Amino acid sequence: MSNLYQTTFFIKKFNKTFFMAKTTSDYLVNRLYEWGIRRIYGYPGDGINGVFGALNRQKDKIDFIQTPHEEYAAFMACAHAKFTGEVGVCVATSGPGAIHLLNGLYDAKMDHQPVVAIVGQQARAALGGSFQQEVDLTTLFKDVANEYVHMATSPRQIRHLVDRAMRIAKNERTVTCIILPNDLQDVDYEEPARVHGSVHSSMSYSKPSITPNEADLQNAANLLNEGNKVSILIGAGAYHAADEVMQVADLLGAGVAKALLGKASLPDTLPYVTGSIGLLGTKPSWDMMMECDTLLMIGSSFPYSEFLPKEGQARGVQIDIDGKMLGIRYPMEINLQGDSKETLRKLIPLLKKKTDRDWRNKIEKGVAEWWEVMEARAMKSADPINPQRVFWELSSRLPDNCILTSDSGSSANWFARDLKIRKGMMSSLSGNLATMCPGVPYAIAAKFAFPDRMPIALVGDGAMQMLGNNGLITIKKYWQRWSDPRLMILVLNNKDLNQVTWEQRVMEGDSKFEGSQALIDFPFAAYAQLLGLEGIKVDNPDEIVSALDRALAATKPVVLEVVTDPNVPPLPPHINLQQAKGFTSSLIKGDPDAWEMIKDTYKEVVATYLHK
Ligand SMILES: Cc1ncc(C[n+]2csc(CCOP(=O)(O)OP(=O)(O)O)c2C)c(N)n1
Ligand SMILES: [Mg+2]
Repeated sequence: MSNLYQTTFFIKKFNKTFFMAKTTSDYLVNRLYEWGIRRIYGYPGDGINGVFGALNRQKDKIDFIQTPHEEYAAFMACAHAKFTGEVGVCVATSGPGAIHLLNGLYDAKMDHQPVVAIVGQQARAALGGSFQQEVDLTTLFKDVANEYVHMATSPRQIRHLVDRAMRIAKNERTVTCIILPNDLQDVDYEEPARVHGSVHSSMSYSKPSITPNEADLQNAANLLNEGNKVSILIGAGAYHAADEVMQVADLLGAGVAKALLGKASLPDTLPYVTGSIGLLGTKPSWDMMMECDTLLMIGSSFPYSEFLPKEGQARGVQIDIDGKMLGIRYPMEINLQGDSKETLRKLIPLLKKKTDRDWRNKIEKGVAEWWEVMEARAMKSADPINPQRVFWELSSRLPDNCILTSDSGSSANWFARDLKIRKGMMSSLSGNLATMCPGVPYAIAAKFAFPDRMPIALVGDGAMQMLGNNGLITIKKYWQRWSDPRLMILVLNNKDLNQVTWEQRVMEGDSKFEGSQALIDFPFAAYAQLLGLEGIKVDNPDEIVSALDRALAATKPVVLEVVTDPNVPPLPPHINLQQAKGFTSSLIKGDPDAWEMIKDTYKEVVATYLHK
């Protein structure tokens, strides 16, 4: 008898196939399937083998993807949620496997993504016995999965544990966790008995339509109508409301700045989109925030208040689906809880079109000038390659509908500033946790979710050496399954943990600490070739364009390794006195790269102020 029939059986009734689970694990996997889960990311171990047996028996229903590390599984589940809007699921074994998930799970939690983590545990009878790999997982996950973490001790709990973990992940847009002792995974499934103390849960979930009440909408409209210089700040929560944001910006004569997670929420091709905001932001965003008299914030929890108007300078309206996230970044006069699209739809008829377009014209002029600065900065020579040049050239060559992922190094600066995102593209990065290493796993998960689109990961050499190189092995394992194998990883090989090197200089006023910052020169492109992938290395600025064209036309996943200059400064949109002092004192203290840095910074400043 086949394995399938030893452990599961099907009954036919009224022309429908009902799945009858044998073990609790079979039940769990099927229940996840019934909740709509079609892919699970994870890594095995004896603490979770019962579930893996069930995944094997039901592999026609749920696609299991083996990741190179449990942290990848959590990043990929998070990316799945970010790019599809569905729940992402990851699975890991007890003890070390569960611990490895954590960073990716925090990434999901902090960026408000629904992710369910399923982890193994030692056998029920061993718990409390200081058994091997026994970690108090309920306590360990209590923070990251604070909305819902439970350990099953009876097969009769499995139904409601799955139902609640799924429902709470969706409803709260957060991480939930189910812990399964390994002996329980193989126990026959039992439905909850009809007795006192039994829980009878169900599955259906429909997203409610949430909008503020009419009076609050009218108050918000009045406030916005009274403003003369309106600025809008959007985040990932406005991604599905692009048309409405455009209408509101037009009516109010406003400019629109974007938090990093909202980079794809509005195309950069619009003349009034000021681009990113914050330390990695643009000058037009900075100027708009410093001069506006009204702030409308939509679907964003952008944290750096010093880049928002001063308290008292602007009157504010905030729209967010999550009531908990309202009114925490700026003292808003009106906080509206609601879906961004539906709320804006109700707000639009209440807005009066501003006839005075001076403010808007000023913003558009600032934006146009800024793009010239970006081009001028990109074209400055560097040793050997100016990273901004790579992003600038990539920008106009981005394939339609591509999915951009960025890591947390200096690439995030160039991603934020130099890439002109167009309609139909998606992008993400670790916005709130700002962890290293999501770039490659996000791109792989994007490929699984949208095989016909091209993910492009923008990653530093430090992140590649930390976890990214292992992702190449996973790509090797799976890429031939993808109907369209295009996937590009752009590696900035600067032999430095560059973002932090600049932070040491500018924020701390210290010189670069070679011991903590220097990286070895790893052959990323050659390594990709060794794995049978495409690998292209470029260290000559004259070859950037041809290398990009080759990489974008590659017929298999490609690593494009660009040897970039670590001394090109990721200048903030403005340098304040404190940062400038820190910067100079680092030079006085004898930074190993002082002379190169002075040259490159000088070129950047010249490009900023004398670009014409
Ligand atoms: C897990 C983790 N460790 C450390 C950091 C601090 N950090 C942020 S960016 C960065 C440097 C990244 O270096 P690399 O990937 O080479 O990118 P580069 O800045 O050089 O382009 C570090 C160490 C972090 N954000 N996350
Ligand atoms: Mg680096």
